[in-house]
Amino acid sequence: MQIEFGSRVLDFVHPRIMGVLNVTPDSFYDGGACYENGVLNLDLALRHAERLVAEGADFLDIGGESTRPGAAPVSPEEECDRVLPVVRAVAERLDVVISVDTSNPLLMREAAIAGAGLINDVRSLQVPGALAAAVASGLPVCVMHMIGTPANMQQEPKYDDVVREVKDFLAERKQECIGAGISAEKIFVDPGIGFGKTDAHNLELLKNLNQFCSLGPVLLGVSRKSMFGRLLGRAPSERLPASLAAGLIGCQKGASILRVHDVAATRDALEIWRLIG
Ligand code: 9MG
Repeated sequence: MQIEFGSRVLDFVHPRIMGVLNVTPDSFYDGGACYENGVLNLDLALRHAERLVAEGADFLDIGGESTRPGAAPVSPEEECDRVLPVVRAVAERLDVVISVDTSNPLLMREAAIAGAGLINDVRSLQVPGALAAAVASGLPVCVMHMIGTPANMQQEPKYDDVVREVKDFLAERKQECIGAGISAEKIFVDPGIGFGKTDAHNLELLKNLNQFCSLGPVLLGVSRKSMFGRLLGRAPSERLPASLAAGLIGCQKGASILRVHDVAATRDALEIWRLIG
């Protein structure tokens, strides 16, 4: 399977690595890493991007709004101001597919012009205007499952059958995308680990991740998520081993892209998995 991401083409013979580049002051793990005295520093962002690419990232997922539980929303203009300069700078300098982590139609359109190759929307293109903007961009998309919004998603999430309900949601969103003009092979699906789910829901989804592959290539994000904090009593800085274990199991069950903070460690883990498997 080969997919065009703007000017770049990738195959998915092996799982690909998506490095996280948050240009936010408040993300749960790396929030503020690209800020100096409260102001976004483009050089810091570029240096971080260069490191992730040198370590083996195939994608950089650039986000300007934190999606951690309870995060405050930012205005569409502020989000564009944070993300677009970084997209432009990375597109000019680095050989990597730029993914924009956004639900904002304005940013989707502008980022595509600036050199982005993928739209990663945790709200699954449901914000008014987002689906049309994604279609107009001509880029592949990732639709993710979430109940509610980042502000309220962890308030007692309930499912009768979490795997079936998340699959049904993603199948419906995929059909909506196809109906709007996005070709089926350009649509990634993501069960949205930690987005409106208890730990039991997350584990059930990970155990059954193989079932999602029939819907399309799967993007999986487990990196340093709070479920490991609750299950193991670990702070975000101590969650790398758990993240690698869950990510590898996700790949074993068919994930095509792993969204991670720790590119070098993930690359090594995937390499050994490939040599054995
Ligand atoms: C932006 N973002 C944070 N976590 C994520 C996840 O698990 N999947 C996707 N697609 N995006 C995410």
